[in-house]
Amino acid sequence: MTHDEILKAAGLTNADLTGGTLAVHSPIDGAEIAKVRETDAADMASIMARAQQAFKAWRQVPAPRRGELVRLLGEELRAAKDELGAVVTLEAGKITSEGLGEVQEMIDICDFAVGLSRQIYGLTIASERPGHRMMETWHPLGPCAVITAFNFPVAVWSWNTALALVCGDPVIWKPSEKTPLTAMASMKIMERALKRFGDAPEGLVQLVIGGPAVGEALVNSKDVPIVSATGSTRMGGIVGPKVSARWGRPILELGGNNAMIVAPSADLDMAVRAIVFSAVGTAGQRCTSLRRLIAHNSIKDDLVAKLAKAYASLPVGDPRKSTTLVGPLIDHAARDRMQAALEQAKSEGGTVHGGKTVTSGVPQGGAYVEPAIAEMPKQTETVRTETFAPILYVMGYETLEEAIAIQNDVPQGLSSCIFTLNLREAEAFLSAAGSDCGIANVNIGPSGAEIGGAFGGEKETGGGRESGSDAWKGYMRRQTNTINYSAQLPLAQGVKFDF
Ligand code: UN1
Repeated sequence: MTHDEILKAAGLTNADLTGGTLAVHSPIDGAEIAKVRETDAADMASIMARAQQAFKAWRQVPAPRRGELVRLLGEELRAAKDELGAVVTLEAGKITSEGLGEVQEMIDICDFAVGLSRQIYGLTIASERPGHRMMETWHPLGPCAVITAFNFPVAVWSWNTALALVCGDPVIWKPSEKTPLTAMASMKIMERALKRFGDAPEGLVQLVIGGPAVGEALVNSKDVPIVSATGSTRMGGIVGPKVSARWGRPILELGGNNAMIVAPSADLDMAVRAIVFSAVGTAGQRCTSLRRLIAHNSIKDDLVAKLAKAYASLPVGDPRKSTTLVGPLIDHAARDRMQAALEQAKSEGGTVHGGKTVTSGVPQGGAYVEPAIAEMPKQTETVRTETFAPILYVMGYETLEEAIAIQNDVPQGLSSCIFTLNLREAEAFLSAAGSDCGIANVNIGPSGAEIGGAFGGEKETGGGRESGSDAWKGYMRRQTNTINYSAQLPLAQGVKFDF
């Protein structure tokens, strides 16, 4: 299929793809695949007013009925899985299986949210006063801005949107300027679900496309009480304080610098498989990608040799080919940043294997690279910095305490894992004195989380939680209710106020 056929199969029309100011390039070959219309920043006020209007109606719709819309979205996503997955591959450069996996993640969160729509409940609490009852009620909070990154161009929107919709909140989506087409294709699917649903308020789910001015309008407006932003720590450092300063609620999912500790007892063959998928999958462009390997000194050389062998056989190339495992980086600037990081690692005493630009046997015009392994003398500044590329820094350790200290000694706190068959080590890693990350795994890699758990991390990762568990509470306001069914008016804490 040509690029254009892939886009048309996903429902995008010539009017969608031409006549705009935002040029979209495929990372596969650098070809310009569309010129998309951008949202005029001057229209943002009316877009947000429309969301507020939709909120007034949607918050009154019973949650299980709101869940019906998300159920229909899940159905439409199932029907369009191949077509949307192909656009993810075309626009973000993911290999076919990962493009499809991303759409599956959307379907999964829809299923989760449908169930949730009948399980939005609060506590009842014992009151200290006779004839009184206390409880918590969860109410919709208001329009939710969803700002997403290029690397999960559709799944992150769906985590937020499926939850926001059942929680009673309208959504305004601002995708990465690198991936507006996947967003537009997802909106076509959303529109089909809305049509089948029938009476959803106009403006319930809106898409805005553009640069900083569009994003700033969302970040600064009191009409948007929730801003869920996924991207760099730099971006989050600007967005978070601005949203907080106007008393909005930021949900931040920012950089990661995820590590694996490999202990002497580890099943090394299994560890190698986990390392290769999590360090090299998605060309190292997941926020959960494995970036740091902390291997016990007794097995480190053996492990690196096994990894070097596995890396040598990895097919790099066209992500549409079923045999490819490493697709392109998002653009040439990303490749330059990777090369600069490898140079810096060398200047810090690192030994680099691989990492070269690949130009033969790959589509011309894309940024293809060999994944790199960098053996480091210690955790240097480069290692502590997140570079969105397939670079795996390797360090040695002697004691588990030392390994955990290295794991935690970075600014980011998203995901982490340990490979060990030793119960004491595994539990120590998961304990209060263990990993300081939002995600900590045993005998699986740091990436590829299921939607059922809360997703997010600590420190410079931003502290937000999305997706499963009770992350839905971030999209609602909690109300504490005390009801007096007695004929007396006793005061709490035994206070007397007789007159
Ligand atoms: C991201 O890279 O922003 O855990 C999200 C994972 C995926 C989500 C990654 N489920 O790797």
